[in-house]
Amino acid sequence: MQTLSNNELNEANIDWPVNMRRAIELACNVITATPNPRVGCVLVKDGVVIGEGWHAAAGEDHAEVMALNNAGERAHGATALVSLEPCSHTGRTGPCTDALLEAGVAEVVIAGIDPDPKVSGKGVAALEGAGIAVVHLVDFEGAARAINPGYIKRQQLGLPYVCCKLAMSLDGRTALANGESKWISSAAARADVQKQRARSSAIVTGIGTVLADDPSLNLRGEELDLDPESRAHNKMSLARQPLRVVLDSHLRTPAAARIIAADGEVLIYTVKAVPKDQAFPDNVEVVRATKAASRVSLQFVLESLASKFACNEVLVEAGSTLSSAFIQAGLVDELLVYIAPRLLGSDAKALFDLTGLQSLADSVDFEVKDLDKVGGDIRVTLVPVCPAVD
Ligand code: AOF
Ligand code: ZN
Repeated sequence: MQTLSNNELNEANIDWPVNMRRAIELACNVITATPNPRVGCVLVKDGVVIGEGWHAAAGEDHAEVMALNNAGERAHGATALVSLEPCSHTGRTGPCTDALLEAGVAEVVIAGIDPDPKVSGKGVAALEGAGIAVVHLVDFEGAARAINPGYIKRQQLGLPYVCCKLAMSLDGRTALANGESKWISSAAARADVQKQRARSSAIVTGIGTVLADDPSLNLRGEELDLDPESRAHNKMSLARQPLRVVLDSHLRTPAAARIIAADGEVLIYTVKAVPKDQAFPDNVEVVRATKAASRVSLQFVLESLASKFACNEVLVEAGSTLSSAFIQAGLVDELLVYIAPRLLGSDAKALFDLTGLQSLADSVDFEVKDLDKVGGDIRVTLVPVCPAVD
């Protein structure tokens, strides 16, 4: 396989970057294809785009197959630009390498190698073995990785990508002392959270939140602020429910809790022995986790979500105790904080539950990645900064 930078391209392939950018855009427009990666594909012949495709959901056509179906006969002799190495295995659908070969595609340009060991390098080998040139357009590697942070982390580390969502007032409070907390943030911010849920394979919360707020934590596709094209593009992912996960060391989740009553599957991690005749409905699975300081081990939960439940991206929507525990354990990849421009006062509950910090050197530090206004609120996206090692 040849690896080329954009500045090494010649006259004949000068339009590859534009078309690869489009393939990546098509992949980005996929809210989720969990447990599969987001993938986009563009077919070009004589400088003209003759087919576009994306992978809408697991079990549906892969991006290459959708693009080939769009192009029909014209695919013969075309260049396929794909945001990910084409697959060479039969999973829920057949190998894309076979589909590309059968259609008579002349060359394949990719932005990245598939980290799935079933495919990794084998897709390229299958195409090259059949005499098709494969080029890795290396300048797009970073963009291609950024589309699928969870899929890549799960394949490489056996852990999902963890985003922790929090909502607070301008003075860093989440609820009044009496617990009243509903609708701190605006309707626009809540619709934005729905978008985060839609991207996620699972939503994780704690028993404290279930008992205090009785949230559904479900996806309500109709509440997302999407243009009609994006809505059509994502029809399948908007109709699904992310797995809802409760960390419940002592198995106190009420069988009648809203999180259970809402459509979709629920997973409860506990450190108690799983009762033989559980009192929960069929959409609930209880998993016995290993203990960490007499509670459910967060590391265990994340490993289990990745390996047993194929979760790519996980959204933690929990109270201050569990959110703080995830952060202190170094298990959070991204913090998403919605700030409502109002003051709740110092009697109200604080966003985090971190005590015992003795000096500034003990602070838990983040880097701001993004800052947006969402409705009347502010949304800050942060990533943890690893402490410097002396
Ligand atoms: C591609 N194009 O659009 C996607 C790929 O079970 P399946 O058939 O859906 O296969 C899932 C695997 O296929 C997934 O783990 C990843 O390796 C690859 N995804 N490959 O050529 C696509 N979505
Ligand atoms: Zn495929």
